[in-house]
Amino acid sequence: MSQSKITVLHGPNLNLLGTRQPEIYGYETLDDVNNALREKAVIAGWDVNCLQSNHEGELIDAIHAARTDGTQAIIINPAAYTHTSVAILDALNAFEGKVIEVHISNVHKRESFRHHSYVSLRADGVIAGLGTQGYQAALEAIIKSAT
Ligand code: CA2
Repeated sequence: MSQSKITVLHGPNLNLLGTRQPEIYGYETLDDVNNALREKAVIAGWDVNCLQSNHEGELIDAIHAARTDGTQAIIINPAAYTHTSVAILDALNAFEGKVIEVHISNVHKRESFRHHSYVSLRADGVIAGLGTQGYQAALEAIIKSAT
């Protein structure tokens, strides 16, 4: 039997996590976030596949791959593409599993252009403002809903 799988996608500039603007995004690096997810997931028997990209098309290709590689759920922080990308929304609409959208900061407390999310039109759940803990909350929700 194939292992349960989650794809975690991080959008543009999130490779800088933990190196700049800690007052907004905290001190954890992207590797810290991904390793913590893998650690928690493995205990529950899930496999986690993480990708960060600064390129919209690469994120779309990863969503397409998730349609056929056994991924049951996608955790995605589309970063600035949240507010601009109909193409990422369209790709997610072609994915049949669960989609959880995560934002480290509370986008609703920030500039008005961050208040609208194309991805939220598809997401089954949206987490914002919990810092990097939001990724863990997303993972827990996916694991719990599958058991
Ligand atoms: O709060 C979030 O997670 C965001 O998705 C982060 C995006 C922003 O455009 C969204 O509105 C909200 C920005 C990601 C930039 O990440 C950085 C991390 C550290 C240093 C600089 C940028």
